[in-house]
Amino acid sequence: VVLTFWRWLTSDYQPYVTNTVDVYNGSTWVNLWTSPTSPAVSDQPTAGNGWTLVDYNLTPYANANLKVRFGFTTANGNAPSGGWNVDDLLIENRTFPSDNNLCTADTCNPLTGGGTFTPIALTDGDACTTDSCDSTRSFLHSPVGASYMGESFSSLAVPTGWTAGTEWGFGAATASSGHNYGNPDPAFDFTPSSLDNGIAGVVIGGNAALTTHTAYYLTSKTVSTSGLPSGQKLYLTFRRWLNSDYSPYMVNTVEVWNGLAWTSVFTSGGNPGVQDAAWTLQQFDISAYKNANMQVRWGFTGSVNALTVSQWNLDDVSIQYCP
Ligand SMILES: [Ca+2]
Ligand SMILES: [Ca+2]
Repeated sequence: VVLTFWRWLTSDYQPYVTNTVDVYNGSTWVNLWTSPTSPAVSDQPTAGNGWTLVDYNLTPYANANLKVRFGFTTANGNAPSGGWNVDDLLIENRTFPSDNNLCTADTCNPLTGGGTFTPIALTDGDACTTDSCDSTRSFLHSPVGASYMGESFSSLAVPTGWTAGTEWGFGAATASSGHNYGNPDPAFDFTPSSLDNGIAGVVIGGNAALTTHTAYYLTSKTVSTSGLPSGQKLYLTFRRWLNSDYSPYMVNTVEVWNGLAWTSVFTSGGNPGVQDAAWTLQQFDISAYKNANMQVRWGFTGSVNALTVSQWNLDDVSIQYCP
C-alpha cells in the first residue's frame, strides 16, 4: 500500500516550523515524515514548477480505517513561509521496492516502479568514533581508542559517582517553554537508538531560576586517566544543547580536574549568548590534564537581571583517547 502525492512546501526549519505527515493505523496516528531541523524545506521549481512527487510505504499500517493527515506547528511567532500545498493524493495497492536492508532508505519512483536505495547517513560528526549500522538500524558509534568514561544518562537518575548542584538534574529530555531568549530545552536526547531519552540538564523541561548566584555545578565521577599512553590524545567529548544569557548575567563553564586544580576548557562570553537549537558536538583536547583522579564539571552562574533561558542540556559524555 503506497501513499503518493505531489508536494509544494516552503517552510522554515525546526524549531520554528515543524511539518508532519501521519498515517492512522487503526488505533493511533503514526508519523511518516517530519521536516528537518536544517535545512528548511524549499521545494524548488523544476520543470517549470515546484511540485515534488513524494511517496510513503503504508503497508505496515494497513487497516479498515486508514487515513492520512498533514500538519504544521509554529513557534517563536514565526509564520510558515508559503507552507503546504498538496495535490493528486493517491493511496493504492502496489508492490513496494525494497532491498531488505534497514540501513538504506527505500524510495519508489511511481512513474517507473523502480526502487532507489540510499544509504542512511551514519556519521555522528565525531572523528574519534567509528560509525556503523546493523540490521535493526541501530546506529553504533564506538570509540576509536580506549574509553575512560561513557555516560548516556539512560538511568534517568544520578549516575554512580556524579553529583548535581542546585537546579541540575537527570531525567528524560522534555521540551520547555516560557523563555524570552534563545531556544527551548530539547524534546529528545541525542543518544543513538535510545528510547529512554535520558539527559542531564538545568531544570529539564523548564527555565533557570532568576536568582543571583555563583556557579552551580554538575560534577562527573572520578576516573583515572594516568595510564594514557605517552603521546596519545585524550578527549573530553559531549553533546550540548545550551541556551543562556551572556556574561556578566550568566557565565557557563566546563572545567577539568587536573589532579591539583579545576582547569577551564570552556567559558561562555559576552553578547550574544549561546543559543543552541540542536545537539552540538563539543570536543576538547585534555591530554595535558591526565591524572589518577580526573573529573569534569559543568557550571553556570545566575542573576536576578538575567533573561529567562532554558540553560544546559547534556548527553553522551565521554573521556576517551583517539589515536
Ligand atoms: Ca541519552
Ligand atoms: Ca532547562
